[in-house]
Order: sequence, then C-alpha cells, then structure tokens
Amino acid sequence: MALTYQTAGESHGPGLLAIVNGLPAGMAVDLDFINAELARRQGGYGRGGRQNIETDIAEVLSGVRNGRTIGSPVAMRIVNRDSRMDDAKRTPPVYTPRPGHADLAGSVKYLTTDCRATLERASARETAARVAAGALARCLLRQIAGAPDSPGVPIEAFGFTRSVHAEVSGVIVTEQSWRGLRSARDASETYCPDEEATARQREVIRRAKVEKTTVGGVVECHVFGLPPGAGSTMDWRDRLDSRIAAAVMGVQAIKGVEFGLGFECAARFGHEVHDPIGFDRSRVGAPSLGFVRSTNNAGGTEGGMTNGAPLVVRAAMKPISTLLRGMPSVDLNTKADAPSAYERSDVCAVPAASVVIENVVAFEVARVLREKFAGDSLVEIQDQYARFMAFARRLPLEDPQIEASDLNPPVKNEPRQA
Ligand code: EPS
Repeated sequence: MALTYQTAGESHGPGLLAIVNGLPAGMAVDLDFINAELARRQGGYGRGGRQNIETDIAEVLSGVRNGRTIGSPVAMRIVNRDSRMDDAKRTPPVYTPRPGHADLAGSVKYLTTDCRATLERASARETAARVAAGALARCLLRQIAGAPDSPGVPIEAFGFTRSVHAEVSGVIVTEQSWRGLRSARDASETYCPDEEATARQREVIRRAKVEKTTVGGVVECHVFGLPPGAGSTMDWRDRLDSRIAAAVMGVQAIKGVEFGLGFECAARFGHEVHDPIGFDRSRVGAPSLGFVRSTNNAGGTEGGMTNGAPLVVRAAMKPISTLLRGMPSVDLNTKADAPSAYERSDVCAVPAASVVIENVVAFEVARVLREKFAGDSLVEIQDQYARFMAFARRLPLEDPQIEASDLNPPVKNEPRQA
C-alpha cells in the first residue's frame, strides 16, 4: 500500500490537518516525539511574534487505538490559536502583493485583487502539518528494522542549519558523530551544531532585523541506517532522489535542493566525484551490508536508490518575502506604485526549515521502504525487511528460487481427499 499524506488548513483559520494513509497496523505511535518535533519547528532565533501565541500540539483523530495504528488513515489536527481569518478588521484584504510571495500569482489565478486567500494557504504555517506527518512516518522508520528475532539498526533522520546568509558552519556529520551533534544542535539558537557558527548566524539575523529585512540560508538533512536498494531506477517518478527533490522543493521558500556534493560535482572530473566501493567483512551486519565508501559525494543515492551510505540532502531557503521595510510593488486595484504590504512575520525561519526538511525527507524515505516491504501489519513489514537483508547478506544466491524456499519452506499441498 502506498504511504501518502495530505494537509489542509490556513495560517489564520481554525487549524491544520494532516492525514497520513498507508501506515501498517500495529505500529507504536510516539506522540511525544511528534509533539517535540512540532515544538522544535516553532523555535529558532529570528521567529516573529506568532510563535508566542501558538503551542502546536498534534491531536490524533483517527487510525490509532491504544497508542498503535490500526491500518486506517491517521488524521491529526493542530489548532491555530491565532484564528481570525473571517475577521475583516484583524485580517484585512491585501491589495499590494509582496515580491517573492504567492500573492501576485495567486490573486490573478483566482481572479481577485485580494491576495488574502492565497497567502493564507501559501503561509509556511502549513509546514506544521507536514512535520506532524513526517514525524509519524519516522515512527515506522524507527521500527521497520525491529523484527523480534533479528533486531536491526533503526533508521534516523538528522537535520540542522548549515548556513544563514554567508555564515556557514564547516561541521562534519558522520554516522558516529551525529547523535552528539544532535545535542549540540538542540542547544543552538539557530539549530546549528557548531557554537562559533551559531554566534555568527545569530548576529546576521539580528542585523537583518535591525535593517528591517529578512535572511535565508541552507539546511541539511542526513538519514542513517538505510539499506541499499530502496527506491527505484525503473521509472523517473519512483526515484528516491526525484521524490525527495519534489518534497523539498514543495516546502515554502525553498529555491534549491542538492544531494551529497550536489552542484559542485559539475565542476569536477569523474574520478574526483564518484565514491570508491570497498567491502569490510566486519560490517556485514550493518545496514550497508558491509559495503563501504571512502567518500559520500553521491549523498547516499545512486540510480534513484539508496546505496547503503547515509542520505545527504541540502536545501537553499530564500529570505522570507515579508519585509518590514517593504519592497516596490503595485496596488492591484489602481495599478499605482505602492510598497508591498507588511504583516507580522519572521526575520529568519531557517532553523524551522531544518526541522521541516528533516521530516519531509524522512517521509519520502518511509514511502519507498513501504513500497519495498509491503504488508498490512508492522510484523509483516519487519519480517520482509529482515528476510531481504538476510538474502542480501548471502549474495551471490546460486538460485534465488531455491534460496527463497530455503528461507521460507513451502507449505506442502496435500492431495485433496475424494
Ligand atoms: C508566515 C507569516 C507569519 C509566520 C508564519 C508564516 O505568520 P503571522 O503572519 O501569523 O505572524 O509566523 O509561520 C507560522 C505561523 C508558523 O507556524 O510557521 C507567512 O506569511 O508565510
């Protein structure tokens, strides 16, 4: 069954909804984890006043019984405390579109000069619902390798702020270091696991605020514990990298996405780009099956599939388009020049975007794993996962059919009694 999600809701409407379909039955739902991710998304230096009003908590409306999924769609609701969309005084029409926002294109699309309806849905408030969906899918990632008789390594995602404006952190993230870095990230006001870079990033955000402008940056996400072979090379729509790119580009204010070395690989020779393949017998039990790469320029994906190395995705976020200083624009009613509208907003939402990207990337990973390891219940999926890993570790299989029956003895068909 396909793992999918749908969100609904406006920034100043009554609330947001996320509906996740295709989760197996029997999966433990860690609501504390989901809510911790929602709280993290609300934080970070540079956020505006809205986050002092909201307390994002996911309320599960369906699909869960006694803390476990039952196979039906899981609907989650996040209430908007600042709900006032129908109050014309507090939420007036907007006639001067903000350059960089959905205002102009959306108002023309819906044949109105009021940008309000479009901007309410275009608002990045909606990312709260995507974080809830992604964090729910991460419960599956953490349990998929957990077959009772052969427990494996849980699949974990780790996102952080790489840069704000030109203030870049050189921090190196590895399979060994990421858990420690996660604590450093959580102690950082910009969600960057590098104290010195955090101070520089904080300063550039502060400066942007003083100058009544906004600032963007780059966020990075790593996914650990992935086996090779998830995703597909057979159809461009099923490639893991194309799905992740679509999911990441679908996040508000994201203008670019890259994997591993990314755009830099275009300026290098082949031998300087491709990651040499080695084999380490002592690591056969790892999710990578013992295949080792001295570099990870591919970012963990080759041919649209995981290759056993950690997935590394980066996304570039533009500065938020609501500027206190305004930008040249026109009044859509009169067509006369007028500065763009200002509404309370964030100066920088790069830290929040690192949480969003971490969760939307994780959802796509869960989606391809769900496709490879089918079944209606978690135990079936865990069993398939363990079986696949067992086969892969035994490669080369002499005759896959015989090997398969070896692992799974066929049920004998007794001749029917007359
Ligand atoms: C946003 C404008 C601001 C942000 C909002 C995204 O909202 P408001 O106008 O109510 O202050 O705070 O983001 C969120 C509310 C959120 O939870 O992330 C926009 O126009 O995109």
